Amino acid sequence: MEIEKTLILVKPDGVQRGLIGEIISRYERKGLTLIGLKLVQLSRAKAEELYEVHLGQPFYDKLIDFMTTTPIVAIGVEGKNAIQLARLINGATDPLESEPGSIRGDYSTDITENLVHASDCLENAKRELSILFSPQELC
Ligand code: 3AN
Repeated sequence: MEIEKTLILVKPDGVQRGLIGEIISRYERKGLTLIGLKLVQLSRAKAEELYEVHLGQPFYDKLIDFMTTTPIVAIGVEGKNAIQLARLINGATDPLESEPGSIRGDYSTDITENLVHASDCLENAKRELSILFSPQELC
């Protein structure tokens, strides 16, 4: 399997709740390598670009509002199967399906305020990394 790069976000609720360190440590402990890290206030334009596939969904406006309220942490990681592994570490979107032991399973009860984001495929990982990081910002 190829070494993959993916984008992870600690969403505003994760930052506000003081869970940045706890969340980052989960990917580090698994063996994924950090290649980019920054605290950013997401603009509405970037949030809309990031979530363009959800345009028209009933939860879209709420999601964009939520993601732009307070800062997020953008994390680039690299490793074997990094895309799928990051999503396993995050847990399922629905709080009733996220397993204990995953980030969402351990810390979240809400489907929108669910602490973390991770790209879902190679194409989206490339696209999303380029929305949050310039090439010079990735090691
Ligand atoms: P994931 O982040 O688990 O990959 P996506 O990409 O399907 O989930 O959805 C992106 C974000 O949109 C989710 N993290 C969540 O915040 C929000 N979202 C997804 N589905 C719903 C829903 N049915 N109701 C409310 N918010 C949702």
